[in-house]
Amino acid sequence: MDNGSYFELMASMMCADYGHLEKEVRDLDEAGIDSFHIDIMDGRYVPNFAMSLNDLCCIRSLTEKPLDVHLMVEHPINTIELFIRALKPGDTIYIHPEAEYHPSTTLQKIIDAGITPAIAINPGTSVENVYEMLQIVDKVLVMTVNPGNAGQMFMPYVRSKFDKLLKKKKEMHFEVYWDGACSADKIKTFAPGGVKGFVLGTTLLFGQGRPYKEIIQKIRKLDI
Ligand code: S6P
Ligand code: MG
Repeated sequence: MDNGSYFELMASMMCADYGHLEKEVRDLDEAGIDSFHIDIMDGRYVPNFAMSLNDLCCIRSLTEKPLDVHLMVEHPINTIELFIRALKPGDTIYIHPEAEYHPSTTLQKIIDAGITPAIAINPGTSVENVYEMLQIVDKVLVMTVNPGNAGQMFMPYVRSKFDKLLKKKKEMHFEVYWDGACSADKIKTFAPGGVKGFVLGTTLLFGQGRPYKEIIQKIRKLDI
């Protein structure tokens, strides 16, 4: 595979074993994961709590690989500085545009801090709703499940959103990522189709009873 067709694999750390978090991070790192996906929830924007800033800092201290921070919180502008301070260039922050009065202001803060600016789009949010922001973000995370939980079913109606975004990504300079119920057949179809990266959770990576290395090697070869 040349670099243009390399796809990234991100580990959804809310699915990890918190009794052995350090081992989980080291095993995933050694297994060749590209980045660590950190789901931050506030119990308001989504009806759940997942990881905390402390978890993020702990993982940051255990790996040199990029962190991929997915903020499912209301008004991220209020706490964005905390996350920016904990991160470094090469890391990414996704916000949900609907959760903010002025998402472009929040994105600008992320850009000014040298962190990769990104948005996450819920299944019920259309590309048209976030169109202007596509010009200032580097990444678009397409939610293929409703935000808030791991282990949900893929929502087939999001497919047309991938088609729209993939057509625009070159002209508007962003990459498209997948979050939710990511299975082998989805990677086989959507990686060659131009989706740049996939968040792996309970569907394909965690709790499979097989070493992470074996799973990741098979995914890389699309031998899954
Ligand atoms: C959901 C969250 C996701 C999940 C991930 C879990 O709100 O943003 O990152 O943790 O999608 O994967 P799976 O395979 O269990 O659906
Ligand atoms: Mg996520």
